[in-house]
Amino acid sequence: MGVVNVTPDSFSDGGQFSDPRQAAAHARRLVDEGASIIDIGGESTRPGAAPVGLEEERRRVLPVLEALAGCGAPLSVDTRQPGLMREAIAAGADMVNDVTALSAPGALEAVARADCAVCLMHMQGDPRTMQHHPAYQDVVREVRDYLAGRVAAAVAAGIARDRIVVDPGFGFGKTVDHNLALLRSLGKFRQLGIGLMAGLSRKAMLGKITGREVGDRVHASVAAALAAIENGAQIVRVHDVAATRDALAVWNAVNK
Ligand code: HH2
Repeated sequence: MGVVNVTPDSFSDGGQFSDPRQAAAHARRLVDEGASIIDIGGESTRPGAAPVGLEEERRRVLPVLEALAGCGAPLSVDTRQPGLMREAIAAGADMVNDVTALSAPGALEAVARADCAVCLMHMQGDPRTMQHHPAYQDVVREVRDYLAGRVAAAVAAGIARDRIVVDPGFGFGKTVDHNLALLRSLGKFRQLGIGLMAGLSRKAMLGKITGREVGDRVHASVAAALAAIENGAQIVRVHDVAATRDALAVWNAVNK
């Protein structure tokens, strides 16, 4: 999954693609580089980020989604707002990627009445404060139990299991140690019997491990993506598609 942030303030690529034409061109480049899904986001959820209003998020995301119709890859919309979910689905989105796991009122219904895929992600707290004091007794068990509960809620709302993927939400209310524990134990999430996605690309934990600034974390991100695949992820959400594709080609050749 290649990331396209139509935002002025994303931690990883903020401001580079805030014009819809630039964002669509970037998405096409990622498809050429081998992305199998494009994830379009109009709200930064980096630590400390303030929420974006529905109107502003619509204004950012919908023109890009419309410009990318028929681009050759399924389109995902990264949003926690049910209003945008509904409009994006009507405009042809193939997937809703929600960092709040469809917990907003009306979100389950918005996805249930369509036939698109959905990613349910775990986050402790909310972006504004989530990195202040992340705390767990047993991070793997708690995140897995939360996701199992959200899968059950989605199924009860009428979303078939084969439409759902889950994501432990690396960096969303987690310390480096929490993230590493989750990465090592991704196999336990496969017990849910649901597709598994992981997003580690360019994240702060990679900066803490390598000492690199965000623009210089390509190698670290590729290593993290491979670790996620090795441990059971089926979808990796990345900014650096070409580099990740090459690494996966080698990994697949070795492991086939
Ligand atoms: N990470 C980010 C945003 N959305 N969705 C899923 N499912 N998993 C993730 O790990 C994930 C996500 C944060 O990365 P990015 O979009 O690059 O930054 P920002 O939130 O600042 O736009």
